[in-house]
Amino acid sequence: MTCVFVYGTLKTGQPNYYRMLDATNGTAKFLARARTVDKYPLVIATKNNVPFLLNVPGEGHRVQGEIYEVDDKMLKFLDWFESCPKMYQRTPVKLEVNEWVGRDENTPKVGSLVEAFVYSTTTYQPEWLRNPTYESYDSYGDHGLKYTDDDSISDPHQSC
Ligand code: PCA
Repeated sequence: MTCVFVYGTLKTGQPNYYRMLDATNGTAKFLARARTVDKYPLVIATKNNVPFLLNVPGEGHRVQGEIYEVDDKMLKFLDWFESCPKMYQRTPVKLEVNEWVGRDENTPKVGSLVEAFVYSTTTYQPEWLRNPTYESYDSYGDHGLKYTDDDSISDPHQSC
């Protein structure tokens, strides 16, 4: 079992959340809501309005997301789905627990620090750093940059 922190389209209520629930992909157990200890730029980029956490600690906001415990099958699925390592890298990130579901002797206290994997990227277009940064991603937010997975949208100047 591996812990993964999701901050984008895989979060509850977001466009790819259903993939976390699909048992044919493996299992994902919701553990907690959390936010990154360090600030990171969470930007929306490309023609498909994809959220990216840029691995540039210290810039942007402390990013909100959800921690899931996933089995090896789901981890493989997520690596494939996120085009890891081509589009995203899966790297460990330090998190502060906001709310932990379930109560047993292993339950971390609110405010405690845990580590999980996150799909971030170190390879990005430099202009993405000038995009607005978000604390909490919402595809349906006021920004109007709704995520699409339409592959027919292509732009030769985009890397993804
Ligand atoms: N999916 C992953 C990375 C960005 C995205 O849309 C996530 O939700 O964390």
